Amino acid sequence: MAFGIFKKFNFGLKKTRESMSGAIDAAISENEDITDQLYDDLEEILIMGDVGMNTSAEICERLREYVSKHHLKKSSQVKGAIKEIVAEMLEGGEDMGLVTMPSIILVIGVNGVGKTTTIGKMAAMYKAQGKKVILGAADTFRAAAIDQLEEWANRAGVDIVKHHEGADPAAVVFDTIQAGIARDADIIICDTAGRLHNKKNLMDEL
Ligand SMILES: Nc1nc2c(ncn2[C@@H]2O[C@H](COP(=O)(O)OP(=O)(O)O)[C@@H](O)[C@H]2O)c(=O)[nH]1
Ligand SMILES: [Mg+2]
Repeated sequence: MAFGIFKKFNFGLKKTRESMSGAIDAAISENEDITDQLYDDLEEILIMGDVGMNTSAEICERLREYVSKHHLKKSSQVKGAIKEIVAEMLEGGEDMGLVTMPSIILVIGVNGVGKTTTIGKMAAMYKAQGKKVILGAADTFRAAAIDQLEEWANRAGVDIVKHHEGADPAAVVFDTIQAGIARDADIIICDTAGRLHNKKNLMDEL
């Protein structure tokens, strides 16, 4: 069962991976030498692959430095370089700066980007650090969303506050914060129903 889900997800990502990887291969074979055109093509491919404007520009900037530092000449050497650069950029990461007691994290994003899964992992990570974590199931859109978060709470061994399907998400967040304060939680993490960050009315609702 779990394997089936994994396969399905892997298949889902395969399209993005293949289209981006395929496009990079095509750009490389079109430009044998490393030219400005190649950098432009690569930046466009990254942006089209949802990497984001700033990150795409940074990857290309770092690629230029890498190419000059390693005296690369042929475009075929570029793919390995991009892999190294991206891996380096993903290392480390900033501290969340959780200084208040309790700290409240509201997780927002488009459907299916991994909000609930990330909350589960964060809960386990903070718990392992000896912190008291409480989760709020403010994605009340589907009953399954509440069950999913509950499963993650059970796995991490942390408390969860939930209402029924269709309940007011703000009320769930409110209750979670109340419970967090009452139970001396260090970190409160609230799940939300997927929404586009540029839909103003939906964001204001939060
Ligand atoms: N490979 C991979 N899959 C993930 C990751 N995070 C979430 N998923 C999968 O993506 C799908 C959607 O995740 P979910 O947490 O429900 O997204 P949500 O709608 O934002 O809450 C699920 O099938 C997860 O198992 C990740 O970091 N890596
Ligand atoms: Mg979710």
